[in-house]
Amino acid sequence: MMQNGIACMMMRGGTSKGAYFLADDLPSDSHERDRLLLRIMGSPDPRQIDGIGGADPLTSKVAVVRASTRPGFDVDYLFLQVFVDQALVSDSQNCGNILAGIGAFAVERGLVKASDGETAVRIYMENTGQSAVARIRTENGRPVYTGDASIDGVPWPAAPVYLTFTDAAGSSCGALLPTGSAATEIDGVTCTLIDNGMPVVVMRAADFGLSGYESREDLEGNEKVKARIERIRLAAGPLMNLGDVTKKSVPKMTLVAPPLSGGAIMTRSFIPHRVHASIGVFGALSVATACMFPESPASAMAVLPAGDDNTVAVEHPTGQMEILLRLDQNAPGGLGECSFLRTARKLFDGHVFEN
Ligand code: NQM
Repeated sequence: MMQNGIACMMMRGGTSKGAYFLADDLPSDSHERDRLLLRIMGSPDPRQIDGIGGADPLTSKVAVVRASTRPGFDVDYLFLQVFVDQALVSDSQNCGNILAGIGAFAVERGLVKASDGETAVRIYMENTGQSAVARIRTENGRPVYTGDASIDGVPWPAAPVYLTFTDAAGSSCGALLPTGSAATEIDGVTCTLIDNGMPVVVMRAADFGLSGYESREDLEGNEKVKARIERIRLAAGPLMNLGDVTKKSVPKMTLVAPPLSGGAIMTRSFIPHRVHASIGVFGALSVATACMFPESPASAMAVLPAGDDNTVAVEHPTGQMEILLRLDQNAPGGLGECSFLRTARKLFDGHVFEN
């Protein structure tokens, strides 16, 4: 199997890019699988020169997909973050951007039969034990990638992919607010420790002497701020029921500031060491949810629309991520179903080699 290469499809999913595999094409032993994936992506090496990774956490991602045997699901999706400069592969987080490519990949590989016009793919997300529905464009039994949907952070339009979640709260932390409060003091900073699909620590940029409008490069060059954020992250991990997070890519650390372009809130996200070029899907959902709690440092600066069906735009370094939130008094945090518009594209399909 290895000598002839391993079947691999490279896809852009939302504002990330990754290698998509069928579970059956990878070793079933997770240590063996992770060793192989490090080799395939070229890690550890800041340039990933001897692999197909893109030398950035947003382009060093892997999806492992199989037909689901669970009632009500078409496929199971496991997300793996391959660290760029460390020999680490982590399944401790989900990824809503790579998720955007799962529907098309499932149809491409014959796991799901396409309908005429649009196909709904029911996805079980193995990392968090939660569900998503992806609605993708299909024609003549195949995914359609071209279209006129645009998302910030991707220069070209493509066919729309609609992602819907109903059970994101407490995905990894067991509760939406794992400390039972939206305001937890760590290292003199008031933080919201929240998990609505992604464990995130939300903090005021001003508490770090920042405006919150700095560039990705400026923040990554600020060693003092980075060290303080990492200290807070390591303290937040156990408080969020994540244990020792030294070698994990969660929680994400998001600095917030008042919105600049008509959105709800401005963000800069450490994921957790590099700064996101935009923001993750679940990351944005968790930050938007933090804005709803009056005790959260995000709340006072957030500009939230009124009404029950709300489009909340989370601003980020390359634009905005829009979330359609349905408020529901009975749901945790008062949030019901959430939907996102993403796009995805098949980039290549072939075989990747270990040696
Ligand atoms: O939060 C990057 C991304 C992500 C994760 C990260 C994501 C999400 O943009 O759902 O999509 O936060 O590591 O791909």
